[in-house]
Amino acid sequence: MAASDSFIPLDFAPLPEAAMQQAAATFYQTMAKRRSVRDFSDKPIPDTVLEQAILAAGTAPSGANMQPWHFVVVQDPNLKQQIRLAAEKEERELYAHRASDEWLQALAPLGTDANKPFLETAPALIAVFLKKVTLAEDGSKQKNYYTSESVGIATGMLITALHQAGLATLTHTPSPMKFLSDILQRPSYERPFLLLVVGYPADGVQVPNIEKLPLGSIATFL
Ligand code: IYR
Repeated sequence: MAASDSFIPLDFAPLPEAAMQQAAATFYQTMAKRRSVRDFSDKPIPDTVLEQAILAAGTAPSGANMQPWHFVVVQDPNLKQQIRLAAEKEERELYAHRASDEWLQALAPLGTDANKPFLETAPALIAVFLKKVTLAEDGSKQKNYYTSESVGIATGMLITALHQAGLATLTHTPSPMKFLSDILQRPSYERPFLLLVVGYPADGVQVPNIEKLPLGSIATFL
């Protein structure tokens, strides 16, 4: 564990206010261009970019610094196919039986259905697992804290890192996701949290014409 019983000076250089405003505005403009993509090119992406993005995600704050996440990068075509088949099986159930009419109506603008060819086309899938406990070297299990918050933050940072590196992602959450633990042979104390599809967007890809809420709708300043 990366615990520390001592303290060191913070490596921090304050930005002049103009630079701060510029950085905030530029970052927002970059993030506003992120869109979930459902049609991927099969063009390979460099492993080093995936590694750096995961390292960035791993800098996320976490309860008691337990870092309760594990990322499995899947590039093997056979494993991607197994994941696609298992995910489509769950999705067919979802679209045909499990989802309420209200849910299906909410999904309609996205144009999604049970077919998930991108799970095979995209060069990489990153399966994010949440660790309820951490296994110590002596085999004992240490409890982790605020695991959903921590893994949610790390996943957001992963999506951000990949986006600013020029890659497209799709957060895919087939439900239930138990098949990911089986196919990827993860231990039972890890719960599949989310499957991130990563790659270049297919040429000429179209995305739903949807908008993000304005500041006044998502924030209150008191
Ligand atoms: N998991 C399904 C359904 C789905 C659900 C939500 I909420 C979305 O924002 C998008 C899709 C699927 O991937 O099709």
